[in-house]
Amino acid sequence: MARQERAIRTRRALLVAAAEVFDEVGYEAATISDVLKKSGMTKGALYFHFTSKEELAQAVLAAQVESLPRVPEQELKLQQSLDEALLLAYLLKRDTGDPIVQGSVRLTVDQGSPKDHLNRRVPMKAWQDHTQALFQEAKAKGEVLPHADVDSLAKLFVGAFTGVQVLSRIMTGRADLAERVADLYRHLMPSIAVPGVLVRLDFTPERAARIHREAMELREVEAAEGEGDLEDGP
Ligand code: XVR
Repeated sequence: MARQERAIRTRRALLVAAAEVFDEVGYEAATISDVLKKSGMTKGALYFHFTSKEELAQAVLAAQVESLPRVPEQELKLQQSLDEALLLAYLLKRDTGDPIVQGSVRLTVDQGSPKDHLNRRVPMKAWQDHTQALFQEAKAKGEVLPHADVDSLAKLFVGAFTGVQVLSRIMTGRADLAERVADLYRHLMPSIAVPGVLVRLDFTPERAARIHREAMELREVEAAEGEGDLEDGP
């Protein structure tokens, strides 16, 4: 394996282990030695990539939005937004989940202390921008009511998702998160989508498992193509 690729894998393994530790015990209680134990990496390897617990946590926060695999393209961009929300709900579930997404979301919503110096705005800003861009695309395609302000809507959706996520975690350990997210969209979409689009949206929470499967397949295909590119490269 090329040295560079090995370094990328090591960094990734450290990031996953750190996210798992943060998810289990929170930022304050987590230690570098927990991360070493979980990852099986050496201290030297860890400090080559990250100089402190704070830097590890900030890297986990930065990886949050990128860790959401792409959902299959939909003709309706508002459906694609719902699909992304359902996929995120699925990745946050305990057994089917993604450790980076889970650990990173805990770091984001845990209030922490001002002294921890973690910048929790990084993932939230990325979600706002991403959601706004998708809503903007929907608007350009005529899916959105003309008076709707996509900037404030994006903030509303990110905030509302976070709210139902926190409630669902407390009440059911996130077992009902896909349902809560589907409900959220069912109730907000009528004030956003034009009537002809509204009737075509599929709000069933069972969609989450299918979108997850398709997104994972898509990711594997793209990864295989990426490797092919390297092998065939100059
Ligand atoms: O922006 C998001 C979507 O576009 C749906 C609205 C999800 C925002 C998730 C924010 C994240 C941080 C804390 O979730 C939390 O609970 C995909």
